[in-house]
Amino acid sequence: MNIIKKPSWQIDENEVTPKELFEKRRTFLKLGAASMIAGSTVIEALAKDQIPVPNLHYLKDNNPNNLKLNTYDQITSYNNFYEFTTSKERVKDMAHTLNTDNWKIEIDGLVEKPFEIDFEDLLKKVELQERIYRFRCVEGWSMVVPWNGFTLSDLIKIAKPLSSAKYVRFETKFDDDMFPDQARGVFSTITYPYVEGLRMDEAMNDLTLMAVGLYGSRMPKQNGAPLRLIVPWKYGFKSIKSISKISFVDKEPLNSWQKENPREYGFFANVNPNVDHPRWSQAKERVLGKFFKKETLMFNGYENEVASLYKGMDLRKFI
Ligand SMILES: Nc1nc2c(c(=O)[nH]1)N[C@H]1C(S)=C(S)[C@@H](COP(=O)(O)O)O[C@H]1N2
Ligand SMILES: [Mo]
Repeated sequence: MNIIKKPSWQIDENEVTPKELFEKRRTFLKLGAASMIAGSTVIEALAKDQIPVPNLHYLKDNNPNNLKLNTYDQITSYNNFYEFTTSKERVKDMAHTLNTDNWKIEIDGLVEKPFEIDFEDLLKKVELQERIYRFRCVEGWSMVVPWNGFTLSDLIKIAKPLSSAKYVRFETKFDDDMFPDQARGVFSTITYPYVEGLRMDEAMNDLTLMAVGLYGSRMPKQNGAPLRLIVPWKYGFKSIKSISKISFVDKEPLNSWQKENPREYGFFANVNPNVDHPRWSQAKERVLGKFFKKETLMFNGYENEVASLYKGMDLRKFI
């Protein structure tokens, strides 16, 4: 007998539509008929919380920890994306200037051969999965998101890094026609392009995702279309959005928030309830939509999967 041990989040490939979404569709259809009588208020109310029709095929996550998903509306209405604005509520209304047509990703540095790939061509080379992850911002809020994407390790196999590559460095696209805060030059909120990085073993970890969608459809612009990183055991700022360049390097990249404020933000940014931010406690978090705070988990609940990566490291020092 040949038993392949699958990781806990994988189950059969078929059911593309999550249950909650299915139920929502049903309500929509029911109310849809009613709306012809009721008029535009019903249509408006539905449109407001509408999940787009799923357009991605992926291996479903069986959600072994029974995480309760945040709604599509919550995930797409409260965003950190400084290239637009520091107002989390306003990002969704401004993000239309992001144009993802003909999106290219440059892969360079310590690789066999640097190349540029069209995002849509890259999608054809990988297999998508659903990953239902906790997502914890360093500011103390969190959510649970059903991401869709492929593992960064799959992309690394395509990129063919040399053995001298020790880190992966990511850049968000720089285009000041698309991103208003980039156009403000020296008056912008932070230095652009936004940069992030991972050590190679972190990058190769199976939890590390290149996300291209959520709730079964393409990534909304405000969440970092068309392609963003998701590192669920690290604070949200590591999960860089709208990536246009990936470089393999031999030195630890200087990530944007460390560059901006090295006393408060480091390279690792592992979620850790025992190490406070200099200006606030990290012991608890507020899940979007919830009134009471909940305890923050070590490595955001992914200790079994990642604690070994940091063996022997002082996590108070390597923030
Ligand atoms: N390019 C870019 N990536 C970014 C940010 C940003 O401002 N610019 N904000 C980060 C922060 S602080 C968080 S918490 C998450 C927010 O992701 P979300 O809007 O999908 O919730 O994106 C991260 N990635
Ligand atoms: Mo964040």
